[in-house]
Amino acid sequence: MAQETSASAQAETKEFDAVIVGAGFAGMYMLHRLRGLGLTACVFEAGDGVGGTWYWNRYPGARCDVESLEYQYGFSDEIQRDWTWTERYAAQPEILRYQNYVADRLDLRRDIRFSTRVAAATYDERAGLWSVATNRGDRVAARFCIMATGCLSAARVPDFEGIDEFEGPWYHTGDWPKEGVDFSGKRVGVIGTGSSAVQSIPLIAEQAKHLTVFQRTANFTLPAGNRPLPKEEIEKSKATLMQDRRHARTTAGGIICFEYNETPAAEMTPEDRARELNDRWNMGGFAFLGAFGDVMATHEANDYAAEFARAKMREVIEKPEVVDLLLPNDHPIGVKRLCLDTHYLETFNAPHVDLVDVRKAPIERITKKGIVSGGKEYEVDCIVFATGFDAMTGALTSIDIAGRNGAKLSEKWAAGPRTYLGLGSAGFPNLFFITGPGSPSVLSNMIVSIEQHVDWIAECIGRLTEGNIRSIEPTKDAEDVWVEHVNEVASTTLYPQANSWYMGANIPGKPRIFMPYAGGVGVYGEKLAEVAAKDYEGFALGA
Ligand code: NA7
Repeated sequence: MAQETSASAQAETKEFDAVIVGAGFAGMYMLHRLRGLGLTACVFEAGDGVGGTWYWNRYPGARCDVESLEYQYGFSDEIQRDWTWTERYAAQPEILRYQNYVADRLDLRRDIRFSTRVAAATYDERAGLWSVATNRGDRVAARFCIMATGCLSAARVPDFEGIDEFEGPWYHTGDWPKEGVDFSGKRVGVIGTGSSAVQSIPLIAEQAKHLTVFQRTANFTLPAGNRPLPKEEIEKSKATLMQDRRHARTTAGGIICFEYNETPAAEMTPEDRARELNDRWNMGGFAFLGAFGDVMATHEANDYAAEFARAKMREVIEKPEVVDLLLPNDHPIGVKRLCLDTHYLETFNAPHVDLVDVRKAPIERITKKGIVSGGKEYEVDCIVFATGFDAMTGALTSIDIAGRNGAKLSEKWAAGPRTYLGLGSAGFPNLFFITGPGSPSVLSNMIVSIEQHVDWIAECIGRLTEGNIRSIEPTKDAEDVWVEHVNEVASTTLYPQANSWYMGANIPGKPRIFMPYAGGVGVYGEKLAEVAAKDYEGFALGA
């Protein structure tokens, strides 16, 4: 299947109706919708193929934590009917194949310029155009600039002293070599124990001679319950996918494979609570967090779920010296992204796998031969940084974006992202973010949220174009009210109580703001529809 660059026209053509940054799920669908409006669009993509997140995250065991039957586009019955998933949770290679299949079906590549990173986007107020410059010297102008840059795309390696001295190879899970890595016979150090580590550690341990895992925070993890998908389940899903996807948009998380129990924990008997938790644990996946109506809202309810999870986790850990270390005890369950695993905890039972607590003794430096923590040097042949991303804002602020009067987005957002609906920011006309901060995004099934945004943006651009309206831009007032609302909703949940990437807490110096909108996809969709129905209430339209 062709993944190589096939864009040719864009380099010569300098002006488009729209520029799209990124060719992951969001950029691909946005391009398709703009074409449908008869508009021209140029997509810039840093990778040499489509895929976005799924292009870069090729680490061993990389797998989506949303079920594959729900983690696919819902805009085309034909596309979904002709594609068949093989597992309950699709692995990265299968998702990337799916994205390439969609790119083929829709002939998307001819408008995508691959291996090209957008460096700057500057609004020319007089012309009413965005001028976009890339690292390869392209310069294009477009009325609309759409950031499909992804929420988890700016991979981050912490600034450990001595990293340049390390004599072996090192890798970041979010920027994994295309050709793969063979750890056979190697002493490997993995830093981090978030989802990427939880997925990759069991497979790295299978190959490595010795594995040392450096853990700062123990995470809640539960068995994913991955399995091959039976034919009947696939056929059933194909028959109802379109209506299921419409339904998904009315739910909190954009997922319909399980329902949330709305009863608060305190109103249930101990037996009912235990049964609910047990059933959901056995289902695998995020269903567990739907055990009571208030798991994410009150400590009492959350503690029931957290205690249950710790007890289950404890059952499979055999080495007494690591049990307490592996059991999370410093944050409520679910406020950091729950990890879904396949034999993660069991991996630490193996004699060649060690766990180092770098909460107690933070990593001091990297040396020629390894990693120093607590005054001890752990010798390794290679290092895997499973250290996460500058989430939600990193990919946007790394582009030099200048709006009206040359104002920089990165400066405007220095104290935290400010958007209206997560879709745009005051002072930046005709600039759209797909699943930007202030929208449900990472708290939801990303594809549902992507489609919700792309559909809204496409309709908006269509109406502006038809009505000869030159520009759209959030008003400062509407933005202020929305930012406050996002904070208010977050404060009714337990989310702000953990040092999570949702809060920007994994990046030294990043403001601690809960970035996604916790009100749910359904509620948020109603707000989007209302704003559009009221002629884009909260936006200023330029004649
Ligand atoms: P995460 O979830 O951000 O995990 C990163 C891990 O790296 C986490 O355990 C961090 O500990 C750890 N980390 C980060 N910096 C350091 C330093 N300086 N020292 C030690 N440990 C460190 O990223 P993932 O890639 O695993 O997952 C991202 C999302 O992708 C995931 O939530 C799913 O939605 C899919 P910390 O917890 O900050 O103490």
